[in-house]
Amino acid sequence: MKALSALIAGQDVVSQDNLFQSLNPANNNDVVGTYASADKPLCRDACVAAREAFPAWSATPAPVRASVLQNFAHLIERNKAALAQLVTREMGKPIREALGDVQEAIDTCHFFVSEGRRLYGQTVPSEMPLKELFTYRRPVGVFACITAGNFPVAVPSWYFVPALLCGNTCVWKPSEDTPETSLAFYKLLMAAGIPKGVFNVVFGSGQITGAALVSLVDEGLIDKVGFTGSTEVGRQIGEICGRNLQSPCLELGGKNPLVVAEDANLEAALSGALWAAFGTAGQRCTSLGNLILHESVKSTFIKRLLEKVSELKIGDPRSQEIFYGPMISQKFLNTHIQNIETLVEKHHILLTPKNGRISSANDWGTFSGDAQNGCYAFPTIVDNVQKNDRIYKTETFGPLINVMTYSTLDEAILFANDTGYGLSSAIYTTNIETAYRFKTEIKAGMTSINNSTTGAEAHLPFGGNGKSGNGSRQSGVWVIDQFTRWQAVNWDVSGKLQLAQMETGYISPTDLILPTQK
Ligand code: UN1
Repeated sequence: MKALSALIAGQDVVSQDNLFQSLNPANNNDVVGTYASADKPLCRDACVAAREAFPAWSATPAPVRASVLQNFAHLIERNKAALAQLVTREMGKPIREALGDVQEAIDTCHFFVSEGRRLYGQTVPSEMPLKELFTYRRPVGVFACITAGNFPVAVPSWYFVPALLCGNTCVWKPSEDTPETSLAFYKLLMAAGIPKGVFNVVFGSGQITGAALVSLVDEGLIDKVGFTGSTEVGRQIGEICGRNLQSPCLELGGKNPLVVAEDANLEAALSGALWAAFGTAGQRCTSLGNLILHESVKSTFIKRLLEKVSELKIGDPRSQEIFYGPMISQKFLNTHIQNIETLVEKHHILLTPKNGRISSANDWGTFSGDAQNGCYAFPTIVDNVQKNDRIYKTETFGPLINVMTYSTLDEAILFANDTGYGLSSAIYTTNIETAYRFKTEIKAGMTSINNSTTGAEAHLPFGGNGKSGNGSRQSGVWVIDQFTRWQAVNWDVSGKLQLAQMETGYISPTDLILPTQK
């Protein structure tokens, strides 16, 4: 059997080696698609195609490039329902969230379409007469990008919409958990009018295809790498890019804190914490990790949180009623179960009665779906977590949160900051000084005041510090610095050589203005 392995210069490339299936995680027997992991020669072909397409695409006026992205927005809008259904079927997020995932791509297009009419440079005064200085944003070149399966439409759009707008050509290695959604994304982009070779896809696993693609940085075939995924892989990519003097765009893990202060609006905090913890089955980079409760509200908060958790509707993600569906795939479910087994220690208190995998023999009261075959997990809350515990510092990427208790704001901020990660963060408080101190002293790249840790809007900078990334930011005007390089131009029209710093007409001050006394 042969399956699709790559899309290079507008052509389908099939292979019979390294086949893999994308399964619907709600039941594990609906095969969404069969693909073949692209090998290194195929990744090389994709990069060469992107290099060949670069001169013409980068020379295309930015407003014309933007018109293609306008078409893309239109096509996604027209196909929004079908695309969201595919996202739900392939990676299991509830349909309401899948529609949001698709909407985030539309929002991203809308923002960057008008950026095609800006992409401003500057005119800068020169220190010499008859000389002008300018700055221009120039595209970087071939952009190779590896994305995760949890936001299979929004996050690729965060990379490719601005990358293409800025005149770069692309090679994409989408998650092996969402190849069919990625193929749909590609088809819409091609139908929008992207020329052949400007956007290429290599399907496959991280170990085979991802590793092969990134190794081509050493061959000089790639000018910029983007990666959303684990800190461990991000570090390897950073090393390869670093020895080639490149700075990748890395969006890595998180262990996001949510603080509930003594003066918080508890109802709002409960909804925010519940959503941050268990929305998308906890599989967002921005999902809640450490819930940090003031000692005076802890018992009330926990009691009400557990009530709300017991009412959560888990099950078939096609239903509008469902709070969360299956994990992205069996692999994610296995890791989640392993995390509970290895990270929960003796002094911890499991507040949730059932933990790990939901099955037909051991299910959840309101569950509706295929518990026997689907990748469903119980919500897990671990109390009495301390700062030195491994679970406090480990990203778990599933429906699992820690509870910590604090008495002073200093302590809460320390707990929020000390995990080594610094992606998202949140505080619930009605005290202005507490909110002010939190937003000033938190080390995370993103902070919510009286809002959940998740739900960043598509035109604010997205990214983290510490183990969450390398300081790069996506979205909004900020990401343009990832996809362009500044060129400084000076233009001398004097007709002669004028030496900067040496032949300037700087006017020296006359120092001795006031009479001195003898
Ligand atoms: C991610 O998990 O990689 O802020 C992206 C949020 C979404 C994007 C998450 N808008 O939760």
